[in-house]
Amino acid sequence: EEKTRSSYEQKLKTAQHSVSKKLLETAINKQSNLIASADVTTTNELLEFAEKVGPHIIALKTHIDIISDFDYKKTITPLKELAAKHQFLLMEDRKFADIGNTQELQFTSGVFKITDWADFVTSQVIGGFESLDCFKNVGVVAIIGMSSKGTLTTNSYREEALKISLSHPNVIGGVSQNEIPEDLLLFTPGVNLADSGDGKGQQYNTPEHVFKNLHSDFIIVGRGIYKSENPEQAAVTYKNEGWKAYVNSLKK
Ligand code: 5FU
Repeated sequence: EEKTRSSYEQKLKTAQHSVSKKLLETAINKQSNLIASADVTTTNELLEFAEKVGPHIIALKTHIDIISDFDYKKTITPLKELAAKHQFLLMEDRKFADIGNTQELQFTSGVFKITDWADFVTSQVIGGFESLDCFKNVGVVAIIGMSSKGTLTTNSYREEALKISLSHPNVIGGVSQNEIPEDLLLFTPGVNLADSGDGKGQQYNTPEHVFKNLHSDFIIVGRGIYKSENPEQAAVTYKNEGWKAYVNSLKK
């Protein structure tokens, strides 16, 4: 017999962090567990994409350092407006991986000033517990396990990464391809309905797999949506497939 999982409503009752609560509330309100990864390289593409998929997603994931014409006023100000208009959060997939002091500088300074606009960020935990202290005003999604072929996030690495993640008050969840304790929200990238890989090491699973077998909370989809001929329609498809798979995973 298969194990059941907690619903978003059940998780909302015990959620401690304001960002966890916001994510869960948004998922319930929009009936969506979809995070779109906007891996595009110009401000125009980013804003057009956010406008199209905004109504269907709970968060937009950025790699802000790939935007070649980045300008805080032209890129971030309108992006924040779109996030408010369509009710989605901003997730910066920076994957910090340094000592606390350097991460603090990367988080607050430079041209991106991530601290000023991101609702939550990804971080490696390789720098240890205290390296995560600087992310006080956002939620942290810890990289527990990666989706790429040959990743070094072995069983024993993931166990240690989970210890840090479960004990750090800034951490709201983890990125992983394996089930993680229910106290952490599980974000799973490497989701695609059409492909099994990209020829560059990425490995894909279906929404059904990640909700049923990993008890994921949120799926992260990049090329499946932004490379599609009709990104809005693709977002709707992934939203519906994700929601259906989540609902099915609640059944015994
Ligand atoms: F931590 C991870 C991981 O383990 N795998 C990932 O693919 C993050 N990602 C990100 O999700 C990656 O950097 C891309 O931004 C996105 C996946 O994009 P795709 O086009 O759906 O493969």
